[in-house]
Amino acid sequence: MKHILVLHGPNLNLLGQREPEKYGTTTLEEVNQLMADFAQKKGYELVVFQSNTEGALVDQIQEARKKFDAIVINAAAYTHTSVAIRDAILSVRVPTVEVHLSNIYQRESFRHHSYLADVSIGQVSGFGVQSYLLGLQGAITYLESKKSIDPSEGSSEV
Ligand code: CA2
Repeated sequence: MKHILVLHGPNLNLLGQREPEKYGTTTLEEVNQLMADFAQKKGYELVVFQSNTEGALVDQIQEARKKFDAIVINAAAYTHTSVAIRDAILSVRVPTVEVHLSNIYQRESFRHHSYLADVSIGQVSGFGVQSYLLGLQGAITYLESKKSIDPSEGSSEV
C-alpha cells in the first residue's frame, strides 16, 4: 500500500470555526475524513499532521523521506514566507502537491507568490475543501503514471 502525507499549516486548525465567509464551514477534522475516505477508495493510506509551527512542518517533511510516496500540503501563511519549508521539500525529493482553499491570486498581492509552487509537481488553489481532494487526486494520478513507466514497480507498460 502507498502512503501519502497531508500537511496543514498555521491556523488551519480553526477551519470551520472562524471566518466561515473566507474559508467555509467544514472543519479540519471533516476535511481529513473526506480525504481519508477518498484515499482509501483509491487504495492509499493517509497520515495527517497540522501545526502552527514552521519547524514542526519542516521536521515532518524531513521524516517523509522513504516513508511516504507523496505529500499534499497547505502551508497556509508559510506558503508566502517559508524558504525553510521549500528547502525541506527540495531535500526529500518526495513528490509534493500544494493546495489552497482560496484562490491566492485573487487575494492580496503578498499572497500571489508561493515559495512552494516551483518545487511542487502542481498547485490547486481556489476550490475550497475540493482543493484538497483535487490535490490528492493529482498526487495519486502522478504516482500511478510514474508506476507505469518505472520498471522497478513491475509494470509491463511502456
Ligand atoms: O487559501 C488557503 O488555503 C490559504 O493557504 C489559507 C491561509 C492563507 O494565509 C493563505 O494565503 C491561503 C490562511 C489559513 C488560515 O485558516 C483559517 C481558518 C479559519 C479561520 C481563520 C484562519
